[in-house]
Amino acid sequence: MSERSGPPITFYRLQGCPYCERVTRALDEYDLEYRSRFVEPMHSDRDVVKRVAGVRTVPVVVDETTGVTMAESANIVDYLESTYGENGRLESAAREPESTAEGDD
Ligand SMILES: N[C@@H](CCC(=O)N[C@@H](CS)C(=O)NCC(=O)O)C(=O)O
Repeated sequence: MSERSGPPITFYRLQGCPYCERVTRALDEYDLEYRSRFVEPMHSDRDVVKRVAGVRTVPVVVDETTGVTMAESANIVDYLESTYGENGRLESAAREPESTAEGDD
């Protein structure tokens, strides 16, 4: 049995990767919490992401809420919008909690 702790979205990424930045912006736009896993710079050493997604490119997102594992930045951005965007189909378990401060009228 595997127990998960932490955010349901895992984001495989690389420092300075423009495709990853697109995904970062979308995750931030929808206030999603995620765990970053930085992959090896050397393409041939990226066994983790290969095992998870079947590819050695990043970005890759794994969303345990929906069971989706996805590569390709444009697809990921579309997925995040259609799932967690304004008209998205899910109230996100990954979304950062709203402030519950009272008396702020
Ligand atoms: N079309 C892909 C391109 C992703 C891509 O080229 N990522 C680079 C890092 S910025 C990479 O992983 N390169 C290794 C490779 O192409 O095998 C996307 O939009 O996600």
